[in-house]
Amino acid sequence: MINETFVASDPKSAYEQAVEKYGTADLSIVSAKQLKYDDGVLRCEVVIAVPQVLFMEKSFGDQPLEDESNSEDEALLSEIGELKAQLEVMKDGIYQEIQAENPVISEVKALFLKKGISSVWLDDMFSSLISTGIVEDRSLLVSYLLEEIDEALKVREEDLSTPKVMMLVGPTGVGKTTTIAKLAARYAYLMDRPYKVALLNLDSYKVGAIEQIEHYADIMQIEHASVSSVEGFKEKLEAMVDYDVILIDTAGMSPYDTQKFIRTVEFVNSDIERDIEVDLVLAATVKYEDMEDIYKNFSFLNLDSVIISKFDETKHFGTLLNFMLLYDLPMSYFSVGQEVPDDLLLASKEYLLERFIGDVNEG
Ligand SMILES: Nc1nc2c(ncn2[C@@H]2O[C@H](COP(=O)(O)OP(=O)(O)O)[C@@H](O)[C@H]2O)c(=O)[nH]1
Ligand SMILES: [Mg+2]
Repeated sequence: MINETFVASDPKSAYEQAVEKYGTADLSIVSAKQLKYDDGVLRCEVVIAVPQVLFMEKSFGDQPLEDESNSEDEALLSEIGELKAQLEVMKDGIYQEIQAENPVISEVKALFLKKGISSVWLDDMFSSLISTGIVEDRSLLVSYLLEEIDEALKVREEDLSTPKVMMLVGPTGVGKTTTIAKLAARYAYLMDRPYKVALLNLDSYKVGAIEQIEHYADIMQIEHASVSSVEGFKEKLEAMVDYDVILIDTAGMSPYDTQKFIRTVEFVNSDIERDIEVDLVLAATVKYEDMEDIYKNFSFLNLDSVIISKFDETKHFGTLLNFMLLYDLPMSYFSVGQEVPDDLLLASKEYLLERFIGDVNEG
């Protein structure tokens, strides 16, 4: 097999390029991730594996494999790449010298690093402040960074003015089903007017998943259904046209389970009338090491917002903030405990920052 990478501005288009070239039959997805390129633009890379014979046929047809001008271009490109890497090293060196000589920067950097903010983001901030007075004063620098964090965070306002289909995705056990139940109760009973809510379950992998959602739906007297095929999914959504909000619960996926991802993408991409909004449920307790994989893999689903769960289980929000800073997604809701429907809040920067500042001031 040969691995081939398709690049586009969004995951769907990259996947479609692969389908256009090879069709779906011989296509197997190796990975899908979003990356910030050197020019600052976010792009999506989908890597697929295809049989070598097919790759040669689709890529080169009858042409000879490599002509001379091609390999010259490649040599030039790789030289440019090396030069760029050398420049980066030099830039880092200069910056590190300045930083090492400035005790305020070292101290503040150590503090924010300890709280979970990444050195990539911090170095970026410091290098733009190097020639200013801000880096000479500890409290000034801390306030500056907090303000930058505040500015970078985004909140997505709740909007039920048009019918909505919301699909919650995320790793197993983060609180998707519980949050669905809270949202269902909120929309059906706790807003300015009652909205007509239905629950749809794709979580057929997890033992007890259907019973769990049925239990909530019965208590709240809300319509619910389970589907396992894309066809069934389309039929159900069509039958539910007159609902204001359809909440879709999904299988908890390990970020490494590519097959389940592709299946979920098929659901999201199926040709139905309504747009499907995809919201990533992320636990506030998320580990730094897992965060990047979660994003790279779930962003394949074109995320609309992040719902942060298990707010009540930690006092340290740096890792989470770092996630929001790096990936530029808006937050929509916070889940702050296990109680349905009470422990759900509209996302708020103040709420998150207050907790982070409390943590920073403590240490
Ligand atoms: N402490 C706390 N527990 C939560 C929260 N949200 C969900 N849980 C608990 O986390 C566990 C897994 O939740 P579930 O909704 O089944 O997760 P799913 O696998 O993503 O659907 C359950 O025991 C929930 O009660 C929260 O905000 N705080
Ligand atoms: Mg669940």
